[in-house]
Amino acid sequence: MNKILVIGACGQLGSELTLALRDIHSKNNVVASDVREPEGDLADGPFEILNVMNKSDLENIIDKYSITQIYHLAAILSAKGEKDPKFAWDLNMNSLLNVLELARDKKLEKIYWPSSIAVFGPNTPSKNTPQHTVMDPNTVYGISKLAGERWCEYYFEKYGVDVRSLRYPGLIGYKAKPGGGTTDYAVDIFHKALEDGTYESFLSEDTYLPMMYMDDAIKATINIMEADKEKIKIRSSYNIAAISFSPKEIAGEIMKHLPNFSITYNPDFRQSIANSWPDSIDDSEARSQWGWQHQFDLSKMTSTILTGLKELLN
Ligand code: AKB
Repeated sequence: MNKILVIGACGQLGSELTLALRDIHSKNNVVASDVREPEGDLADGPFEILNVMNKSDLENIIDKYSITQIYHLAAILSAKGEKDPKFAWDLNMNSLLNVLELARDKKLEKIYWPSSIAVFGPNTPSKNTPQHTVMDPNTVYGISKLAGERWCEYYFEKYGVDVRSLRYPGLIGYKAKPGGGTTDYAVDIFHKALEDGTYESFLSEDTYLPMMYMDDAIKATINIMEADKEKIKIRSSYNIAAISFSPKEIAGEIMKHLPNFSITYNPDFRQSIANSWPDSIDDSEARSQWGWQHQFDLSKMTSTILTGLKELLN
């Protein structure tokens, strides 16, 4: 029987992924953990306060619940990481090494760890970025994700740890807010559109970035974890894609539902991070090797978020 630990369960992805995993594996088989207390539905199930930098606390939780799989989602994202690079490096790297070491020692069945489009950099081809290409990240977050990918492959090759990973694009959901990313504008814009009718974008109007609706991200994560081991040919991290758009395009899509919505542009330090990332991603290996398919385009995502968020805010 699978006994799953989600680390970083209160975050933007974790809060939705934990509930999806509880639907599949039953509530008591999915232990949520985070440095902060859970809220809402997340509190309805096993939960542990955990700072994943503390390896012995992590080990105690693995033993207490006889954990077989870990989803390690805790990380400092791109924009926040630039405010305190040393801390971002320590947290992102040491937490992953703690998880990989314990997975090896305790022979855990499977590990999931997310990478990001942040592993690419200014010299990476920006259109339809290939799986294998130049990688010269210039944020501490991107550097830690690239190093993390190398560690994941290393632990698979040397110790047989079955670790699986996706290079997420910007993830867009409305149920929980992201914290400290460069793609966060594409979440904030929906909240501001409904609350204030206007939004000031911190990226310029024509900045294209790869993005994905949260339901697709959860589907991709569950699909790669459920895929037969032989199908997972890439042990660093898979390129994964759904949609690409600019602030101007998403604003135009919102205006189809809210004709009075307006947007202004005031790029800040996050613009140079966005400029160093791809516009779009070639994810053909994920599609051909384990059957990845996205379901949400820009228009379906926008109408789903506006409907859901209106209900939440009322
Ligand atoms: C960020 O913007 O830092 C993240 C990411 C693309 O990994 N959303």
